[in-house]
Amino acid sequence: MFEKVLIANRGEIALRIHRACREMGIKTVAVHSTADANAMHVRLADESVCIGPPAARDSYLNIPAILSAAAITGAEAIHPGLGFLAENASFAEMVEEHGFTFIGPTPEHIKLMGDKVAAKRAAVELGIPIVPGSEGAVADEAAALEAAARVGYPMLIKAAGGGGGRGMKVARNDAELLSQLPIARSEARAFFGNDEVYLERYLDKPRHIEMQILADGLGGVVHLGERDCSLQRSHQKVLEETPSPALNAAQRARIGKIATDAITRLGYKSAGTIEFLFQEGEFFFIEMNTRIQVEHPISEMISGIDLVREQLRVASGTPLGFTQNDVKFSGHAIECRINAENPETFRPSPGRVAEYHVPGGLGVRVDSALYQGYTVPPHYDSLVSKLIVHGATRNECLMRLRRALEEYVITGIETTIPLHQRLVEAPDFINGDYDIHWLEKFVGRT
Ligand code: MV4
Repeated sequence: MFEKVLIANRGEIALRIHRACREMGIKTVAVHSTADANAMHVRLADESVCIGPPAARDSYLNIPAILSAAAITGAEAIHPGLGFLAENASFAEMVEEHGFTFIGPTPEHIKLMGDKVAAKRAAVELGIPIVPGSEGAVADEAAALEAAARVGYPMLIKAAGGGGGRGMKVARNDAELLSQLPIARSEARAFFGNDEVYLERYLDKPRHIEMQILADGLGGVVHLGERDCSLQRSHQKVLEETPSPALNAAQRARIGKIATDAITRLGYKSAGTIEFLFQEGEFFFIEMNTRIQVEHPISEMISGIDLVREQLRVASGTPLGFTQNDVKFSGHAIECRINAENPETFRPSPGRVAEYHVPGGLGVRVDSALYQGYTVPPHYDSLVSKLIVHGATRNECLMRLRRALEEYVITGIETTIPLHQRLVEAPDFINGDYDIHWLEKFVGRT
């Protein structure tokens, strides 16, 4: 096992990685921008290196500075966390070229899944059901019209270099398809530096269901169940739960087998997530994420498996010490993402945390780098805490979540705790009756 790991990230995920390392007797190196000199991940790490000014491109995305920090501190491996450089294939490659271990999948797998057209083609080969659409990128108007005639409207235009929903366009007939196509193409070029676009049948009321997988690259593959991430606004997830209230046992078993078979054939290593849209009992692959995700803790809570610990173990060449049969799922877990934002306008609310009191008790977990007196900087993502609760049943989980939200005190900045307090009282949410559009309507009708 590694003796020292550099954590190339900040905030709660940097702290999460630090915690896994400490429990394994691994020394940690924090890197930070000048804006994060007093951050919790820096305070707790064994060593820290300032890698640049506040802007992420000059610090958390500054590859030479990060590699230099690893070299001068004698770190053997680099954990990229999520966001920033986590899905940058050339970073993963450079880490390895400099003699460090990249704690994540191979650069080839990162690259494959980063190209959404290539990922879809791979999905077909791996036996994963996809959304019907164009065969790869559409070369011209004729190819787009052909795909639409074959699949049927409404159609969705997506960017090959995209993901996360930016630049998508719905077309309901040939005229709209022809008018939206050049717009989608130029937006794709502007956002992602790649003007390739592809078409899919537009699913109008799906749920977003994703499978957590874990693989050692030596033939060991398990899944840790699904997560329902349908509660989102502006492509930002707000609350995630597992198991999904929408799946029955047969559907759950079906998608579990599809996911583990595919990952086995792919020869993938590390943690990863296969994202699906789920509508009318059918799963449709949309993307694969080759990183640990923000919402990973709910899968840990129902499986008892520490995903970051396993990432570290498999990166060091150790096989998974268990098989799918050993993974015992228990109860229900929900994560509330708490952002430093106004809970109605969602305007960011950085600033000094005046009072801070965290909930506790059985089944309550808080992943946060906040502390009393800490100043949330304005330069980064507004996620400041994740409240994760576990219960034997969904109802027990919900009751526990309500009482934990009631205990949580954060003053001095605005947070989205009041939004979560409203959400956990909404009948549709209580009934598990929601799709990817539900939350936008809910926040709209205050
Ligand atoms: C879709 C879709 C409907 N039909 N694809 C948005 C993010 C990107 N990863 C995929 N996205 C979608 N793809 C087809 N064929 C609707 C969305 C979508 C969405 C997906 C998951 C979670 C939230 C979403 C919000 C709006 C649109």
